[in-house]
Amino acid sequence: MDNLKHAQQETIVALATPNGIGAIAVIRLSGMDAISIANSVWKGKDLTKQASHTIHFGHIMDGDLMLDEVLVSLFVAPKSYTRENVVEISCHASGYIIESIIKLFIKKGARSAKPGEFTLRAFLNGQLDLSQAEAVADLIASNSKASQQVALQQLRGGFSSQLQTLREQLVNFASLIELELDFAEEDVEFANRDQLKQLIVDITRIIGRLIQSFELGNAIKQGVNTVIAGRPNAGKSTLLNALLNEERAIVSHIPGTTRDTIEEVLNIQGINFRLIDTAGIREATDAIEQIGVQRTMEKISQSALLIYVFDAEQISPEELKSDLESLQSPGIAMLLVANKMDLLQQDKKRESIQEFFRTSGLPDLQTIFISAKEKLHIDDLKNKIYGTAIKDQLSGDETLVTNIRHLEALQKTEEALIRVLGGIDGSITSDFLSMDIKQALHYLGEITGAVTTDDLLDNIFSKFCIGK
Ligand SMILES: Nc1nc2c(ncn2[C@@H]2O[C@H](COP(=O)(O)OP(=O)(O)OP(=O)(O)O)[C@@H](O)[C@H]2O)c(=O)[nH]1
Ligand SMILES: [Mg+2]
Repeated sequence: MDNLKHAQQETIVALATPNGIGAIAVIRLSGMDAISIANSVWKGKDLTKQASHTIHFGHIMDGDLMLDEVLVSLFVAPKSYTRENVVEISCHASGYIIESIIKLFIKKGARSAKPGEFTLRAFLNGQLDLSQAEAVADLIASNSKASQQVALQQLRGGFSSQLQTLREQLVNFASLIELELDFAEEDVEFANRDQLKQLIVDITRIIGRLIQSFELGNAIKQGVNTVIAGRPNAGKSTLLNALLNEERAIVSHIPGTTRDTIEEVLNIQGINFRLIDTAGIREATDAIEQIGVQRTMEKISQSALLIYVFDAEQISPEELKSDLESLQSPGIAMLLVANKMDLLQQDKKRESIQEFFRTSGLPDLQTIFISAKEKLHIDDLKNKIYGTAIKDQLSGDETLVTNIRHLEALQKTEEALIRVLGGIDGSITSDFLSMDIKQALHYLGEITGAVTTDDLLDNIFSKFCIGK
């Protein structure tokens, strides 16, 4: 931490907008000397005498040479993102101008910011906790309404305040136990064991719910891997095209048309689904198809949702049964799609398929009848896809864990709490209980950054972009 404190004395500079030509680029300076450094190359009002949150027009001068006509925004400590003095220079976005201005600031005493260093300072100066700082990166990376909403909720502190409450309860608990330790000789119990137990049970339940929310949180953040699989000619590629409403994949009446996997993103109600059209599964007729089929199986094993498509007109109950038996696997939700319903002249076949599912002994799998070619029931299928992946878990303001680091810390917290519970039941002495509670507190603290190491911070912030 000393290293970080020392590094914080310096004023840092970086381009805050993307590289490349554009109307405007924003160069950001942060640190004690940010305003005086900017002022030393400035022709305009004396920046050191201006109020916070004001904008000034003027020129950046390299000696007598004018570099650009710019606007400068001033944020005087502590009312800024980093809680330090911050100056943002809006200049013309030419690579040459940007580089010249940054070089000039470095000549005047600033240094180049490392990735995420502005946000690191915001964290070290108490503007954000660690999970909020991580949400900044998530927000920048968000690419759907749902992922943006989850990141924003985390940035605004929803998750942090929930963890804070849990921590406070545990701290109270720990101090009662400590008190007992102080009076060990007298054999008193300040903390009512039943109440303690109830408290730990409640906290463990909340932590358990947070752990469970990761599956959905991760799906929202990364998108849901959704594989479309089935026998050759079932209409998988036609279905992909119908879902995307675009002729993306080649469709033909020849079985074995799709050989490689085709991936496209479909957004349903704010959630991104990564649709993967695959080679039809059968005994391959040549080496290339064989690779395609292998790839299909690989993609299925990595998916969260499997859309199994079959030709409702052609398939036999035996084929259906053997397909389902070989494709079902734990952890992968499955949707059954009976395609080519336009070819089912009478309801007989449809009834026989439904009858098959009633009597097959397979777990109750719902089938949706569609025609990919005629685009019948495609919207119903989209609702089903959304419903299967999201279930009824997305209630709005419930906290979702989206970060694997948080998940791991929560899992370790849960383990420690389970040891505490076991300890209370087994009448373990207060000092052991106290140790496990401290561990739980430690892991919870890692999420918000109440407990940190330089390595941890390095690891988190090095993944940020420069200028953030
Ligand atoms: N009548 C009818 N034909 C369909 C329907 N969906 C697909 N087809 C036809 O079925 C044939 C195969 O369609 P594809 O989408 O290429 O099938 P696939 O499952 O991708 O086949 P492979 O890539 O070979 O595994 C094409 O001739 C499609 O026009 C449908 O809903 N109704
Ligand atoms: Mg295909």
